[in-house]
Amino acid sequence: MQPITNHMPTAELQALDAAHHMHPFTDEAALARKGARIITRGRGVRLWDSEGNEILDGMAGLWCVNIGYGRDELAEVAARQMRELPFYNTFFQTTHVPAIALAAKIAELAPGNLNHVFFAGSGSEANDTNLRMVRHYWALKGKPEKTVFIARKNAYHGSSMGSASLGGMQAMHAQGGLPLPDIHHIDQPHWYLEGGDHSPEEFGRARARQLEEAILAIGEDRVAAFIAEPVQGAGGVIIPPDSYWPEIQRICDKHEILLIADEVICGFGRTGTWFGSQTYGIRPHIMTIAKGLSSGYQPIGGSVVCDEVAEVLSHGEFYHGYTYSGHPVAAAVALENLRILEEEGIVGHVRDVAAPHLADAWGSLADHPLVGEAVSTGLMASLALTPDKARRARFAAAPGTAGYICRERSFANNLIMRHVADRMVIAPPLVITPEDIDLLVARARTALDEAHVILREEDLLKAAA
Ligand code: PXG
Repeated sequence: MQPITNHMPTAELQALDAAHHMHPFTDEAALARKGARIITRGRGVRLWDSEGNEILDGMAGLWCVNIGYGRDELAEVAARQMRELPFYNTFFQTTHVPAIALAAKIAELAPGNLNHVFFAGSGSEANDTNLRMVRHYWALKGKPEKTVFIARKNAYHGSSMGSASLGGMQAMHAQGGLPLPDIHHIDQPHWYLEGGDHSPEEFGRARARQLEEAILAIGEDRVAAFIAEPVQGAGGVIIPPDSYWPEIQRICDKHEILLIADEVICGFGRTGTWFGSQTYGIRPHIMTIAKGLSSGYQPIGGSVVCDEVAEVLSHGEFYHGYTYSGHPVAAAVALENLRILEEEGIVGHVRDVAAPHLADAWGSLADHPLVGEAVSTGLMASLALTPDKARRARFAAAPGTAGYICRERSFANNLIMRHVADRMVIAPPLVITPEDIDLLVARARTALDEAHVILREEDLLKAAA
């Protein structure tokens, strides 16, 4: 077989991809008819495809390339580590310098007494760790009946059996026999779609109180933990009302349950602080981390655990671990990524420069006839598409029809913007400049204009009853 390289014609690469590569979350037959877009190179906030298009990456890869593409320092650290020690495990009373150094650095950056790290290869693995670790923790405390996890509808916590069960995506639960037992889902704090006539503050409090209602209904002696993303990312960048997290925190403090903040998207600067928990005043017992930990340059994740939980777990063996827990190359690359985030003041850049600029520029899209709301927190933002702004109406067409059209127009204008049903979302690399934010928003507006024309022509601007 010929070597397969960037220099092959796009159509040939697409044919091979369709023949042999099974994609995540993809209708393969539909993709094969169209041909996958082939990304060949990245630099800063830009990507290039096999047709030579220069694309603004409004999604930081998949919510992860926080420092931007093309940082040689990470490549050099990886090469150096591969030459010195490409792999060794951290089982059997053994360790190595990259794992030690990264765990210590995460403990330094993490708030409160979150001082211990259990490494995984991804966010899904880390949430599976949390599920087993928390149940084991309660068993060690003499309360083995505390097994129930409370999570939220429309949450995303990963794709493995455990993490997808914690997630609240109905379509995922419908495939493969999920959720696992003893996982309970409450409603999300999604004021725009579900708030009706309530003020956002009233609604946020009411949604938080569902946690207390669930704890009381299930029994405090049965509930192990509540898990949530500070801001739901994959669910559509759903920013909770200000009243939500203080009430959740009060409920967790009052009842004897652990609070797990899934920081896979919000962590490492995305919301303008190191962790979303700091932005939203959350005091978790455990944080899930991945993505921005290495800016996606290497697959690595983990659970950051507080002193009290770690102390209980330290007595006796926890029969759990992944071959690649604390992988030396991934750990060394993550450490270099954290050095860059810290020394270049990238989190401060988000807080003081990029996030305020995005809030203004993105917020200006609210005047577009298709846009029901345009919101952002730090460098994650979303738009609700609507056929009727005044009523916050949904489309009569199947959910996602309008969102898909808008995403296609965005791609055609060389902006990667995602859709989650009929919500458009962005989360660009944290190093984005105000000028590139303006370019991003200008392209998003063009995509909205073009989508609006198509929706009108295809008679899709009707509101659901
Ligand atoms: N928690 C959260 C909050 C996530 O966003 C995971 C856990 C799982 O991480 P891994 O590394 O196992 O993928 C995620 C991942 C999307 C999309 O369509 C989002 C994610 C992954 C894939 C697609 O927005 N988030």
